[in-house]
Amino acid sequence: TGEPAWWRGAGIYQIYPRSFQDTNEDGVGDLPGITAHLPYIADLGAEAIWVSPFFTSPMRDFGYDVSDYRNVDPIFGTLKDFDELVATAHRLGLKVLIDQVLSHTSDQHPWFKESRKARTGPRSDWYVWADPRPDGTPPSNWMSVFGGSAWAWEPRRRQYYLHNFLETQPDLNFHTPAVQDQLLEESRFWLERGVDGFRVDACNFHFHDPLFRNNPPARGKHLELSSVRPGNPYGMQTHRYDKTRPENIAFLKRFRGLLDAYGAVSVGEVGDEDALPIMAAYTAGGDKLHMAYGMYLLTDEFSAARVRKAVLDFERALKAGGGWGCWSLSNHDVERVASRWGGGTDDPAFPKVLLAMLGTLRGSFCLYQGEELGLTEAVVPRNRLVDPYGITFWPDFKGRDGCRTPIPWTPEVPYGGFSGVEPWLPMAQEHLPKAVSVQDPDPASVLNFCRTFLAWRRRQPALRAGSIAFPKAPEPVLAIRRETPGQRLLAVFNLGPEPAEYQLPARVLPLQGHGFAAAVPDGRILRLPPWGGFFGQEP
Ligand code: TEU
Ligand code: CA
Repeated sequence: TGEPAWWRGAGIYQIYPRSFQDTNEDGVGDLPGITAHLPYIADLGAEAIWVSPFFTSPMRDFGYDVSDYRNVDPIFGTLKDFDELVATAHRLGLKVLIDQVLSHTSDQHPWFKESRKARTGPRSDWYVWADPRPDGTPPSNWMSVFGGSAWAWEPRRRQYYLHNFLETQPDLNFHTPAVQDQLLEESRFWLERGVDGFRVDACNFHFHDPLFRNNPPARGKHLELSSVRPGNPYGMQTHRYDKTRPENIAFLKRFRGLLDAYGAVSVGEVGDEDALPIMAAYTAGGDKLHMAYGMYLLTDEFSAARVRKAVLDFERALKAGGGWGCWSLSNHDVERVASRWGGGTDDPAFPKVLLAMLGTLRGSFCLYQGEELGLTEAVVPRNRLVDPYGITFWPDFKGRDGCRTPIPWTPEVPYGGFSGVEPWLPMAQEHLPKAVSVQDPDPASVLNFCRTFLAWRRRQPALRAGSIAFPKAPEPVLAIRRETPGQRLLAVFNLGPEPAEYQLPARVLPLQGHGFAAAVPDGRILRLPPWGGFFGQEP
């Protein structure tokens, strides 16, 4: 049909279940709470949802430590609640992607309980076990993303096991064929329940270097990435083991084979200081992951030049293999972009221009819950911090709680319609005036801009799958050209807090309906207000 596949250019709304909506008054968001608001998400104009983990878990990493891949943790509800969520989403025309955390399990998973008991036995090689060095120290100098050595000692085996994250998140050994077979079956369980695909957690950590070679010293580039987590001075986590080696690719091909049997899609999370070649390798050729996202627009650095470079580097890397990217400016792991890049502004024009820019980049994109409201990073009092990663590095790094506080549905003090009891993380009182029910009737709100823009965007073929180029523009102006045979679109964004001028490259026909105030060029001179935007049709 020539129409791009639904996922190419799709807007994916990321839900963090714990903080979306509580329906059983335990202060924690749950699956029925998501189902209740699916019409709100469909109304936003998203094509799909990505639901962060809701599986059985001791919640040491709030669900990214799975102890049963085939069940819903009681705090979120039941499998029946999940089926109801999928059926409702499909009735509303929303696709459902769920997280798959395959790189590691919880230490409470039965597999690990068995594996750690002895060096022999059916699952003794399901995790990464290694002997101590002669002096008793860990097998290598690998570091955990969450700080400290990536190796933990098990006295019963007199061996170390690998954990790239918390000690309670032992790494599965993908070099063991039975592990790959089993994980594919865990994913099939959800495909059978009708999910449309997966967000694959930490997919660049699936394999490790079987020779346990030491890391070279951390490089500058990585320290740039660790600005995503300024508290992590440890440099590279695991060996510069080539994450694109044949065994990595072979597993992703097996995974794709499973997905293709159900017409499902995948978006891989690639957190790595050299993510580009990995993302390109993992999405090239149409027989591995469909999409991948990196951390390029999730760091603290912000400028039109930075955005341009990130996208062009990405395109260059992807071009070779025809892969496809997925952009995001916020998620459950980093400071909310309105604060991270906003320099303290509370002007709704800022989150609006970022939203429009995100939807104009070539690729698909993820919108993190609350981004459509322009929510800023919440300040969580130290005695309410629960993210182990933030507690470890406080005060250098405040942790991830500030981007995970409950969504305000109403301005009602103190819980904003999220719950009737004190939630697991405090409702940020400064978020209440930005509640959904406050923004819903306001035509100038970020929420209504999001609705208008995403609806308009879906009518622009060039924005879904067109090529991308960046005409020259003076900082802080970002010009983006998107082109398909039928449409040549020029977008111009002022990413700064002062008015800006831009010399249009050619006579363009101003387009309306996108949500920005009309900006009529004076001849070739386009004048944009602070954080303003413009779309024109080029001849
Ligand atoms: O995050 C993965 C992650 O933190 C790394 O990709 C890191 O960003 C990179 O190495 C740069 O430092 C995923 C989940 O999003 C996160 O919430 C979990 O805590 C983590 O995996 C473990 O499952
Ligand atoms: Ca609940």
